[in-house]
Amino acid sequence: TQNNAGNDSAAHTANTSKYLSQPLVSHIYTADPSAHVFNGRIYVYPSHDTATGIPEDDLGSHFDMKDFHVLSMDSVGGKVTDHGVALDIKSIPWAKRQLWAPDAAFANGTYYLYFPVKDQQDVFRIGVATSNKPEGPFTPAATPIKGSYSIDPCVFKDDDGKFYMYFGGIWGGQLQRWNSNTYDSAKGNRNPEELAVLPRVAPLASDMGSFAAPVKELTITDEKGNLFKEKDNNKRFFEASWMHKYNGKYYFSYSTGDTHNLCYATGDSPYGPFTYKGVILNPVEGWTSHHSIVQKDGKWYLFYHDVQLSGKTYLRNVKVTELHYNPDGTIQTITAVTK
Ligand code: FUB
Repeated sequence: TQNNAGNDSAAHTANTSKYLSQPLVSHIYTADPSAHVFNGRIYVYPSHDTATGIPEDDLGSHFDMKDFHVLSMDSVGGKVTDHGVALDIKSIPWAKRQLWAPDAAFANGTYYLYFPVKDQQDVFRIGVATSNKPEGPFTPAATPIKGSYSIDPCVFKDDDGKFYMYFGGIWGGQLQRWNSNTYDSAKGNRNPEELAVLPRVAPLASDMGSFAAPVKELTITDEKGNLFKEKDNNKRFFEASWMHKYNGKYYFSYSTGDTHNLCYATGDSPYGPFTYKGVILNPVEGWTSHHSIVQKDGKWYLFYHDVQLSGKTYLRNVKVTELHYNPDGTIQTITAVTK
């Protein structure tokens, strides 16, 4: 348990959207925070970064995570509890290495933890684990979700009770190797003039451990309806899918990876199409950016990470700050500062 009430220190000035937030916890390194409100409490499902000595490369091999811890708090700014190890890679029968960004959902009286990890062939798949408590411990299923691939699952519950999984990440996340849901290890990164790789979506079946329909691409275009090319790398999808709904609109947000923006696109259905709208969070310290958006007690919050504690791109710390909408539904861009 960690008492760290120092987040969102309100050191921002109205209208500037410059926020100075402190790490939610500092006794472990955490990243990729997926936040949910369960039973009136905020639960954060982050990656657990550790230094295992794997050298840095373009595939992200240095992100060599081995377990998950779940964090929780009554409210933003309140005491943060670390519930300890919720799932260990050793207990996942099919997993080989690199436990990356997770998400969670509640259905059927059960909490589900979704996670990407490389299988014995070094191909990223998405697994599921269950618990009767939001903080775990979680028991993994014997095999990955059939038809799943790549990284960064986000599980979204729509108002009609249906669940959808959004996922994918290019480069080290291997999404460029998947075309028409078929794997080709020889497929490299796209050239600048090629259309950018699109994120994926699939509806979850009522068992929450399988897809109810084949995986589809999620269309994201500019305001004129044009798909982005790979060279539009300050706007095109890279990784870190998140879906939320605001005033009846679907907001799909994601990271642009090598240009480090967290941006968003809106649409009228969980399957899109989505129209690019702008940047939510300007680049933070560190190479990666990954987030979640959640409402609690009438306010909207952005959970995100940077590398304030370590200065190292693979040893990150999760943070939270308030998110504001304009009257027309657009999101005010946040610049997160560390000093
Ligand atoms: O934490 C490992 C990877 O880094 C995540 O899966 C990506 O979204 C990036 O944050």
